[in-house]
Amino acid sequence: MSGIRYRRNIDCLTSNQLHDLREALAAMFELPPEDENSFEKIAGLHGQPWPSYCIHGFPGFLTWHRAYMEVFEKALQCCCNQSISLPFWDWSSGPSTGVPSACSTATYVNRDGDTVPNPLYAGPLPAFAGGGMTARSSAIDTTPFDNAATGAQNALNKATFSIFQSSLSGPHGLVHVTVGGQMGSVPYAGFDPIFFLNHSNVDRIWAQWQNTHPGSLPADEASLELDPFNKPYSSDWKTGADFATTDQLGYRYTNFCYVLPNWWDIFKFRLDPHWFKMEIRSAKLVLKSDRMPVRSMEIRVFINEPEPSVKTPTLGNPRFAGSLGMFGMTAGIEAPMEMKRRPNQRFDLELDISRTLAEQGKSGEEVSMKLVPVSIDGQAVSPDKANIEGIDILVD
Ligand SMILES: [Cu+2]
Repeated sequence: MSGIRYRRNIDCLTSNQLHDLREALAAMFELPPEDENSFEKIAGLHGQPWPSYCIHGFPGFLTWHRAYMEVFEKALQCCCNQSISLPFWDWSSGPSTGVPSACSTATYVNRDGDTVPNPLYAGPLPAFAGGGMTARSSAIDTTPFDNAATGAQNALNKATFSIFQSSLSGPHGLVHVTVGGQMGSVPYAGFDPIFFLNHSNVDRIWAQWQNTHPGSLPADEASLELDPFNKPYSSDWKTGADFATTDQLGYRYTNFCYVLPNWWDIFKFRLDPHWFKMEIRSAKLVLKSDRMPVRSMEIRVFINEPEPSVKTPTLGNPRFAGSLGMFGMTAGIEAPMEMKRRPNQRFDLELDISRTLAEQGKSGEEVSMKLVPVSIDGQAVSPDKANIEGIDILVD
């Protein structure tokens, strides 16, 4: 997992992640149009001004837009914040109404407590596009996206890449048309920032399809030149083959939403938030830490165990998912001073929870997980001793 970045559902971002995204987007708005990371420059590649590069036919619809999303995500990172990844708007997993809440208000309260324009609500339009800001259909907050969701789920069942691609194109277009305003037409769609969340979702659906249909791209897709995306240090265009998988580009999609008040609290999530069953092939719990704990400890993971504690049986307990040993600097014997002064290093730990999750988590039902930190002599330990910055559940 190292080096892989995760694109998340915009509804699942923490408030910090959402602030990061909005700040980066607002900064892209401010860049001069000739800057290659400016919003105006990138939004303008899709349609107007001429030349218009997007490919909505076949071959090329999915690969061209995957390339385009990468350029936009890199701009968010370069302009402002390396840790940003482009989120997606999940209109495709089940019934939903309106655009995501993060995109639906004209203003928001920033980190300083000031009410400022919400850059996810509207993007600036250059003079050639009429100036002012983008707008959406006035009924957008009450309009359901169920037909687009049904179309996307049908596309996922198609056996070949070309049929999958052409089947996904329609529901994707329905989202454009339903959002309305600039989003509703090719020349100006790229100027509404929600364009990028929509196409991130299209890309995610493709990645989902690829998980169940491994294999290479058809030859006409792989060899297609994707103008205007250059190969590095070259005047050659990248081709479809450069965008065949998300792994080769260094990202994946994480399909789960969960809310974590504190990493050690019980938290709950659903395996199947909507109508459709998600096929889970592997699930990993990741504890993220930027340094080793001072004292070694064990972290036990329970799923659907009502009140787990250090006394809860582990061996033979089907609700025990496993434990992570946090190898610390001291365990009874005091560490030498120079060891304690060692520079911090990433110290992420992973636990495969696939089996327990599959056994305990029934589709559509809420699953609870609890982490119990235990000292090497079997006593309860305060969770703050573990130096955990955050936790994640990665599902493929
Ligand atoms: Cu589109």
